[in-house]
Amino acid sequence: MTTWIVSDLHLCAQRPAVTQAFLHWLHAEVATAEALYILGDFVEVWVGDDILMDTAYGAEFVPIVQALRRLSDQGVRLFFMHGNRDFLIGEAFAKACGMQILPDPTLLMLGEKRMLLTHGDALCTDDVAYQQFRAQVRDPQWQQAFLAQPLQARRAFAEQARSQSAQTKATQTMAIMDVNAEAVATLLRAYDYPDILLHGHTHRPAKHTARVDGHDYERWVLGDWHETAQVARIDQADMRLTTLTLR
Ligand SMILES: [Mn+2]
Repeated sequence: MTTWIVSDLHLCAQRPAVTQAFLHWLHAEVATAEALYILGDFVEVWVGDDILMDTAYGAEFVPIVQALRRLSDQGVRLFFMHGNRDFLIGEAFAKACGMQILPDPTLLMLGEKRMLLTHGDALCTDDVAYQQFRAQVRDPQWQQAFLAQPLQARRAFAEQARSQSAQTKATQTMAIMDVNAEAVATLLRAYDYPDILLHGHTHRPAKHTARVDGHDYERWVLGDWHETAQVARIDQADMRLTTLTLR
């Protein structure tokens, strides 16, 4: 049985073709799979699970929730890890989808190998401004206060954060927005040198091999979902990056 690991779908109403392709892929491939891991940035923006109840803004998510729920009911195990776009996805949304929320990072066994899964944004430590923003919005007290605001105010905040992030991306060098080697080393040390580190976020799909403190490791990077998507497919203990065609 197959296990799929994906990230960075950035599902949103402005890109209905990607949502359609995702729904089709769930039906065609994931329905017969053992498990699906979504490693963050599943949706482009999420300002609270109550958006599902909002007739204007919640409608686009209804078919997604229904499709995931159907798979979960059929016995496919669904896991979700927060990204920097959807860190406010909560238990209500996860429960509606039949997904289990995983902490970031999470260890997974791949045969005999230990694999550490993470979204990846925490590794981009060269982007100091982003790490400050991250520390703020990942704080439970900040989240509680934010979620207490009216939906309109939360949407306005998210829109502003998004345009700010787009501006930053346009001016920053590519190196600043990639993972920092020392941050990777620190994470691997903390988890006693897993064989594989797998993440998304940077939208630079690749398989790197490297060494830290005398331990060889592989760093697998998933891609984002546009015309195509680079995802990880596991059959038994064999993992490979594979490209899904979305159109
Ligand atoms: Mn991300």
